Amino acid sequence: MLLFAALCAAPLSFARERWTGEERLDMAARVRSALIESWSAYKAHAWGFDELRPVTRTGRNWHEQSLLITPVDALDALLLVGANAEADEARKIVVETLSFDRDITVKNFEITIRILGGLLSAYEMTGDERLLRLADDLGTRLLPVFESPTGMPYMYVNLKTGKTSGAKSNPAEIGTLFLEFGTLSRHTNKPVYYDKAKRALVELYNRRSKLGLVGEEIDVESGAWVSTASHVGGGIDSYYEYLVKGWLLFGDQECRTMARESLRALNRHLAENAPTGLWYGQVDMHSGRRTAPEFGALHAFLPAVLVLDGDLTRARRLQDSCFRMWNVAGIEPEVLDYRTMKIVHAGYPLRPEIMESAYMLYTATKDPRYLDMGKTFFDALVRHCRAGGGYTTMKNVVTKEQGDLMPSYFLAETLKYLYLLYAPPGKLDVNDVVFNTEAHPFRRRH
Ligand code: DMJ
Repeated sequence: MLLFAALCAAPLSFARERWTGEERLDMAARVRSALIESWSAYKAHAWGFDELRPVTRTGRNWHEQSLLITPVDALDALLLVGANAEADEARKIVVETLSFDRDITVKNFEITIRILGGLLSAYEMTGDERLLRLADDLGTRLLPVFESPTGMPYMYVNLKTGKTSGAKSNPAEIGTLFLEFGTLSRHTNKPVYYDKAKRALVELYNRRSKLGLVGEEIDVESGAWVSTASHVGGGIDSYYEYLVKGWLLFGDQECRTMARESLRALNRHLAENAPTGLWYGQVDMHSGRRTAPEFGALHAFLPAVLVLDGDLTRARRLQDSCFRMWNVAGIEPEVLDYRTMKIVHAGYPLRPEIMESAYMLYTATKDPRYLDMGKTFFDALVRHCRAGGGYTTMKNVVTKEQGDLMPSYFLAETLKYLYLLYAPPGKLDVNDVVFNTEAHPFRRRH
């Protein structure tokens, strides 16, 4: 498989000895401390809530009742870095108090990638059946989302009543369920999860344009596109990721074909060789007409996916562009005009995608430039985002004004990928797992 061709091809010519084993261990230890500090800040100021607001040192819930999003999302990261006492605390509050028997309406996508994904990867790491039982219960409560005329999921579901809402959805929310639901099928021997999520992915793919592209918004009842803007940013991004990863995790050949076709379309119609580097901009899905030269923090997942597809050349060039984007203000903006290199949206909500791509590129090439990049990212986080013992979002990367939220993905993804970039061998073999879009590793079956 191309993945292995890519991952095994660690060209010696790249291997400069600029990073000693000790320096890497030192970075891994720094990132590990940041994770433990962030967990401690959550514990001190937001225990039992979904997320921490580090500046005001308070907790915040997504719904009327907490779903313990931070403990569930952080659990496998704590296990991975060997923070055993902290992992025990997270596991204890989850298995002893988390209940999905709640009259609350949740966003299927977010709950799937963070909670279902977190429970399943922690179950795989610990063998704790209570985590699997929670995942199975949650999966059952989420299943009504697929009861639309097309089989593509509604956006929202009430966990108690099963009432669905939100017929206008997008490719990311429709197509980023397959790894979690498929893994749940594997562990429960209930094929319904795999089948429903796979059908949703295929139904979406079948509605691609003649150019092979998808748009930004689609009606899951009629199957008609509501917005034909096509790009690889928010609302679409992880749909492409799961086409590739569905093939890698389950050996699903249909996913492989869909991934190949889709990436070819991206390379043909979205990729732009600008004087500032290689970027993937925005076009109309039907005509291919360019509509906006914009790229941002979310788009930066793409180099990692290109690595998995074996396209190291584009992956490297795109990651260089992402690094240029990071360096415009010393920390990456949410959206950049890549032709003028002017910032369009200046926020930075502690996003992980650029770190994920640096990690995947390092595993594939062993090029120390990605270790250098990771250090630049981490040093900037420490310098600009520390607050209340944890880390906070930034409202503006130019003025460096801080926000007041530590999203759960900061522990689940941002720090996990940074840690793995420097971690000693043996911590986790990238060939043995496929990460869901929230960085929860699922074991592959060889
Ligand atoms: C995470 O929840 C996931 O990575 C998702 O796919 C995109 N948004 C955030 C991180 O930026």
